[in-house]
Amino acid sequence: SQSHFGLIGLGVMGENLVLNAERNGFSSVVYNRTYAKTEEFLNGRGQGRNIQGATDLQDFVGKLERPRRILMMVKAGPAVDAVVDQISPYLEEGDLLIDGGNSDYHDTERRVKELESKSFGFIGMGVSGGAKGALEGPSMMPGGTKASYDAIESLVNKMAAQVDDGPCVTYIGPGGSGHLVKTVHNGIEYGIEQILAEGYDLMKRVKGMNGEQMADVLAQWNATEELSSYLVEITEVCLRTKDPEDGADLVEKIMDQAGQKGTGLWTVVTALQMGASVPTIYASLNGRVMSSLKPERVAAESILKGPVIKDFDLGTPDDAMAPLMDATVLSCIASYAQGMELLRIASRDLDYSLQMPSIAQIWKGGCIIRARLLQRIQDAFAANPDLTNLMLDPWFADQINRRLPGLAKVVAGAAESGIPVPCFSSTLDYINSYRTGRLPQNLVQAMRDCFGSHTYQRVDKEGAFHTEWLG
Ligand code: NBP
Repeated sequence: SQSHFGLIGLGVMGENLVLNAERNGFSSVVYNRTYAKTEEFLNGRGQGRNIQGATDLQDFVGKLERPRRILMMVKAGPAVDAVVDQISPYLEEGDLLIDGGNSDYHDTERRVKELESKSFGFIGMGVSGGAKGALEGPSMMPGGTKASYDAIESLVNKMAAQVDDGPCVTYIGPGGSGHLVKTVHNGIEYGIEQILAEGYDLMKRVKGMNGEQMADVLAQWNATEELSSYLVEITEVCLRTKDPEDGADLVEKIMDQAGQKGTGLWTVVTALQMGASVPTIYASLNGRVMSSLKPERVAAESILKGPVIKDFDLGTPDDAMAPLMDATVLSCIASYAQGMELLRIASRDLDYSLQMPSIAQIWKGGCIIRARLLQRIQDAFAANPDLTNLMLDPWFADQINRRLPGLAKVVAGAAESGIPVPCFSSTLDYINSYRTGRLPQNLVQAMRDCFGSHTYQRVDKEGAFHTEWLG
């Protein structure tokens, strides 16, 4: 018999997503380039379920009821184009192809344009939640035509994580908007991961705390409205985990080189191209780049002498490391503020009509950046759809006004101890720049006019002015 739903690509994500769809009542058919994986899946986790396998794409398409709903979960990039090319000849009027991988939104723009002119629909959908989210309910960010979305709505509504006010999926907008939103989600994720790593580094190197002691602080943070989140929760687990071989903290055995697959870079490149300021997110990306220079850093350690680490006020476990918590909260707020600001600017420049409250809503469950704070973000944009920056919302402004001294204290102490805190310090500069009515770029303008006659505007009269600075 014919299946309701088709999945291409039995990687970690595909396998879990098809089990999710089947559990929700969608009989499924799966195809994987390497057939051995399909067999392995059908004889393993797929056994006893309403899931059948297909040996090739023609067989796959033939096993699906029409209009066909097909989710591709293959490696982003050329693999997506290859699968689209191979399957296109078999698709018919009304069929729908969904790319659920982490595709570059420019590629999705192109694919939507190319494929919507054929008879079938194409959706670019970001999926977040890792393996567990994919199985139990991820957050999904689909973009493309509204008509195409309507055809998959009943499927994705059931598969997505559910929160108080609905499923964690909504129509994002046209073209590549779904993948852009997923990219920015990942950029925010990079930021929060680096922020938590900086807090760990300070607790360890300044206070000499061990994994268990740090995990206890993270547990306290996770009980607060400001920091309660999935990433804080798993950080606590990571810090508590011991190496089974000797019982020592496992994190201390892990090589300090962080990998990346592109979405953090795309967030920063997109932001710079569009004139959006995302310094905290950039600092987290650069933190990964610096981490990859392991041999160079080890060599430089004995050549470039910094100050010795001195004890400074990071708070105590009794006050949940208050100044460090201030720094962590404000840096997380800055990551969200910068991500939302980028989306607002991208929405305007690309005509995406993004709905900020809905984006915050679908990030409240299922995804990696899910956090209680997202309710406040949703409320802020619902109360004021024209909000230019999250930091101007009264609740967030109050957080910043209360916690800025703590952040400054942490950055100053880290600087005097020679400990890098790229996200904390970028956040401090971001907030201080944003709240400064007059910045020193008047002098930059003077220099530009001096060497290149670029002209400048004046604060006291209208017009473009030029001075013969060098006489
Ligand atoms: P991978 O990114 O490792 O992709 C594996 C799948 O791609 C396999 O089924 C593989 O088939 C297939 N594939 C490749 Br590689 N090249 C192909 C080609 N030219 N033609 C057809 N199939 C091809 O799997 P994943 O980690 O499950 O991720 C899938 C997508 O979801 C990616 O875009 C990823 O960035 C995104 N994503 C991943 C996560 C996560 O936590 N892992 C979370 C959110 C999003 P084979 O078996 O024949 O090699």
